[in-house]
Amino acid sequence: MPDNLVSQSETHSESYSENQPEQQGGNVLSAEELRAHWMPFTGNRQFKRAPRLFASAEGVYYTTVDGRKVFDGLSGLWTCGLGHCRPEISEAVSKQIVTLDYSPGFQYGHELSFKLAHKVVELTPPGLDQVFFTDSGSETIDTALKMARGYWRSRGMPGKLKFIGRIKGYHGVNYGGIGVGGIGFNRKLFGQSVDADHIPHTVLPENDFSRGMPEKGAHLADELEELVLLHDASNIAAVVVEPMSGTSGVLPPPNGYLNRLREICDKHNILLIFDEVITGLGRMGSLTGAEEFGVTPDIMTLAKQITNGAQPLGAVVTKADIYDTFMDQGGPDYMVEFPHGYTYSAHPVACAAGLAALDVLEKEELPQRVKSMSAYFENAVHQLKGAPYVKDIRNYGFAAGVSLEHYPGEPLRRPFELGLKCFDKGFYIRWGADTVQLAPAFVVTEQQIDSFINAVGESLHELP
Ligand code: PXG
Ligand code: PLP
Repeated sequence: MPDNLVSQSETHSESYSENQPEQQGGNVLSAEELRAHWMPFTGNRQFKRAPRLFASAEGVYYTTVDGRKVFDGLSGLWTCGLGHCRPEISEAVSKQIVTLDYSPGFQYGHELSFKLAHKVVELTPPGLDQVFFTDSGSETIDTALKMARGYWRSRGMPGKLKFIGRIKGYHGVNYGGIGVGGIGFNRKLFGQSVDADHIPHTVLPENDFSRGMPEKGAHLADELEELVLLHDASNIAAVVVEPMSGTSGVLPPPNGYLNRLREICDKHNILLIFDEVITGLGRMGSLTGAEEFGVTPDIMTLAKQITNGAQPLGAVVTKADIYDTFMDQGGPDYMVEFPHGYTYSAHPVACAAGLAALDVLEKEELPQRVKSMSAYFENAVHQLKGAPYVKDIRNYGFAAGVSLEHYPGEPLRRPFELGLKCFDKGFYIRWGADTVQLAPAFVVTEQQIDSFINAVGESLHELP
């Protein structure tokens, strides 16, 4: 571990204590400014007592407002696999914003979106041929759900409305996404969403500490047959899953599981949607989870890594049959075939960032780099087995989830405390539910992986 990180850690070891006043950047913002921003997926009260503020970033490190260097252990929010502030992307964005800052996306266009769509088609598996742009993963999923329902209605099957998601699935936070998503906490406050049922998650105790794809669990895909029996295929539009669940703690698919879902969907004429917002564009060691796991969906969603996080952009990639069905049913030329789109769909600056980011990804062969280093990352992460409170570890490519034994009566507490301990030591990790997630940038070195995992290990030993 670099010396500067060790020494800095000692000065901040208690910063998460609820009794302490503002520190770490708390003095750069007034109380009124802190109160004004209602932060997303954040414990606002705790954060505002002890703000964690980044001021700049380069490569695999952030720098905080008080000048501390912090290793980025989640590539932003799974967004920045190429490392931060890549000049290729920054220059493309700077050039675009002074050339064509905005262009109406409805009925008019600009060249970059077509070039980017074509590039995305090249990078995704054969058969996925059209790209619809959005601004986020959540919008992307909701767009995919609307495409699925519209597709069946256009084909004379308007009853096919229901979606089948999976328990523990995360598909963003818009109304469609929380309906197909399988995380109750994200849904229970907000009332009715889309009509959805859920197949079981794939976490089995016999797979604890498995590396890569777990051996057991393909049979869980057969639960889809049960739901088809219950609801009837004539009522089901699509099955929506992440090829590897990211947010709920990195759950790689059991061997054979995704193939089985594909077979059942084909048998019953149900669309298969892969939400690749996290697995898309390198993190699995291939360009997509579909490529890595050898199963092609009918619709794929991408976001995050498509611009390396530098601009908000999402993409729905579909089979030609879906696009053609909308075109065939579109009516006269003055009609729009798909009444859907966002003010910022295919924003020129986001497209410029996307083209630059995908160029770097390809030229530097970063998915291949992830693949060749994933065994190193896997071995490093599994060294945490036996550390205090570690209940299970799962990994694939450059993604790992470490589940912790619950603090008595407070299952969410330990991951939060671990995250703050790591931050004090100069390492940013993400916590959620009873798990912490580790997902370094594709450009990370072996030494950086070692210091990262050492810091997580030390922090576990320091937990109360
Ligand atoms: N689908 C999947 C599979 C995702 O992982 C979304 C949709 C929504 O994307 P937007 O851009 O609307 O946030 C996501 C996002 C975490 C974490 O800690 C994961 C996400 C976002 C923020 C944090 O795992 N996933
Ligand atoms: N609300 C209002 C009043 C609007 O006019 C629009 C877009 O024109 C929206 C919401 C949707 O915004 P966006 O296209 O950025 O999703």
